[in-house]
Amino acid sequence: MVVSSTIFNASILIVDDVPANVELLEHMLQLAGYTSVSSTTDPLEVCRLHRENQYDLILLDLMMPGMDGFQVMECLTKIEEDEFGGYLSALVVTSQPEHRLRALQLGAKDVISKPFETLEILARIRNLLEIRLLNREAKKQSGVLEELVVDLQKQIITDPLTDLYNRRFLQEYLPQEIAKAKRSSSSFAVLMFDLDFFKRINDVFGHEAGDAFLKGVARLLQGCIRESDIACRYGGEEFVLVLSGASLDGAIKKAERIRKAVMELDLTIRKKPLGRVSTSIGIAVYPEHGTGMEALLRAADEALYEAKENGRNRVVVSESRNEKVK
Ligand code: GH3
Ligand code: MG
Ligand code: MG
Repeated sequence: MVVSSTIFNASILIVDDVPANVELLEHMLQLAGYTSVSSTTDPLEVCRLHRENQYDLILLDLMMPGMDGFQVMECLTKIEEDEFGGYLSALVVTSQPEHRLRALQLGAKDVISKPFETLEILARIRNLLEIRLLNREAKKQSGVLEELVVDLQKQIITDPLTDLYNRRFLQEYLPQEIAKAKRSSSSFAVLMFDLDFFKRINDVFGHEAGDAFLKGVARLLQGCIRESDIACRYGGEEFVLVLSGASLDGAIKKAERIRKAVMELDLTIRKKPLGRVSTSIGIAVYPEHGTGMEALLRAADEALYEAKENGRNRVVVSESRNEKVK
């Protein structure tokens, strides 16, 4: 429902080349309580005015010198479609009944003949404004809904603590990355990280400090990948990087760089240093270590387990159990 005050505050433009007609309509609308009424006797000005003011209703005469009402309406319809979302509210006021149909076909929402009855034109104006304002409200609501949907879609794939992608996103992303690599006969790498003895950070400094550390690692990971790569929080203190187009050699080098960088992370909470944390990393490369999502994740996880078993703070490549990099 549109409240009366909104209707009476709606913006209305009167277009008629005869000043007396303009004055008559203006006076009538003001008496009825409309507060935002403007007018022009120059049809060539209408489109510019509408672009500037986006009127809620245009009362349009048809027979005017220089540019007739039909041409004005065509131009207004185009502005509405291109710039404002497509709803033009125009009421044609004409003394030629034979033009009524054409005006409606060209997009006028209503037509009234001159001379008109005051009560009738006021009722028609009110009805048109009600529809126009409902349309505007519906557009606004759908805009709000759209923003909400976009926000929800982002939340669904984002880890709230670190702002990295979450595991759900990884599971959507990996099949696409596999298909892409297959099409272009290229490789890519999955790096699985697990922080070493991370429980100690929580035990010694508290959970808040643990969270701060996880955020620090997330920033580090996000900062050292390319735009075509992704970083995810896979679980508590586990992270996964997918390095698009990476070869095994490239992946090992990057993993080593990150392993060292994590060791050097010097985070503090309330000015207290959190101490150093190392990380173990398992690498699986498509297609050498798996051609499906499950197989690749399993391969990276097994390599990570191997890294833990062999003393932590190291990089291990799937199936290349002797090829320890550190
Ligand atoms: P390991 O080297 O074997 O991986 O040792 P670990 O202590 O890292 O492994 P474990 O799996 O025993 O413990 C993981 C710890 O990570 C336990 C949990 O308190 C911590 N953790 C997981 N998620 C979060 C989180 O969201 N915030 C904080 N602060 N800690 C977390
Ligand atoms: Mg751990
Ligand atoms: Mg873990």
